[in-house]
Amino acid sequence: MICNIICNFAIHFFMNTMNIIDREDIGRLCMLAGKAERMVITAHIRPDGDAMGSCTALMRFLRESGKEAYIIFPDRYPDNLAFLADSTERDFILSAEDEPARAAGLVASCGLIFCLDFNKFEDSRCGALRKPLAEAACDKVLIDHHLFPDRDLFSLVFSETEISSTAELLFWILMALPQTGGDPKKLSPGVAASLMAGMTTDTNNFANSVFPSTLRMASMLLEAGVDRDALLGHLYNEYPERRLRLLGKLLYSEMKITEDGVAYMILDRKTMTEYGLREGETEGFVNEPLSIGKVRMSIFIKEDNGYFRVSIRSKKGVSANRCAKKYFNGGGHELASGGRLYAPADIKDISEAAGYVERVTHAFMTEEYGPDGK
Ligand SMILES: [Mn+2]
Repeated sequence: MICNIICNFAIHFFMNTMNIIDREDIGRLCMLAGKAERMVITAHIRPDGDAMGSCTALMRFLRESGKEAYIIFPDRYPDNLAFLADSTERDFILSAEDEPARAAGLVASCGLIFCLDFNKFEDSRCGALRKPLAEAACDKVLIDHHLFPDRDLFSLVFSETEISSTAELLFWILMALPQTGGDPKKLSPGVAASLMAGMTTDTNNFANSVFPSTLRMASMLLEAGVDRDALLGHLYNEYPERRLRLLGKLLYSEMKITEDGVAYMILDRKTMTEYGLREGETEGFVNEPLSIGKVRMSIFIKEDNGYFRVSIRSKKGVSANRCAKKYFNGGGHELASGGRLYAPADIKDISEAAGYVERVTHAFMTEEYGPDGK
């Protein structure tokens, strides 16, 4: 009997953990988490499904282990992700922009900070949390899948770029912990659902950044009982009508495609107000033009307070990351990146955005892929 239990444990553990997770790092993580009572989990500004999914998964896991864990986002999470926290949990999730004093107090008084889905303390990633984070004296643990982490900022770094999402990396970390022993059924339904949500949104529902480990994770979470139909319903089928109407309008009358195969759409403030657009509701718009054969890269520009938010997606062979870095003050993943345009440094106002995009993407495609675009 005991032998059986040990065997089962060993099978779970060795089949269901990943060699990307270093044993010593897990030991250090357990040590750091063991000596801290109050912990803060944070992620990047404008939290997306991966940020919200991985943060709520970790908060649930820590609270179930008896820890006092809070999530502090630099700003508010979008309404369409609110289903990832119940009414009690929402009391433990705050926005530094809305509650600066409470956020700074928690950051200063906690014993450990988890930084998820971002890897540098910059205004463009941390917003109102940049200063409190940079000044916090406690240990900080990074769990992230973006390129070029600033390792010096953290006591412990889990950084992996050949992975779908932060939620997936967190999943494999949790599987390597003694509490689970590699058995996904040891995760509570809430933790499992949050992890699945993060991975699903960052892969655009298994359309990109899918690795063998990603499908293994999905399979293990399904076996553990995650209700994927309910999750997909929440993530993709609860939008208001105006979102699809706006997407239709953008695709029909605003999208331009350049001779280099770059599609771009620009969304101004006036149109956003007209359609009553809320944060998070344009999520995924940038992917749509990639369904056109000749399109190799898609750029979506949205007017924001004093700057323009830029999302870039590309097909294999074209680097969204290098384009974002070179011309849009940003970066990210090879095929999925983001950045910003500033006025007046880059463009005078939104009327110049189209001209700017055409000019720099033509330069980019020519420099990187030659005059014939190959
Ligand atoms: Mn992510």
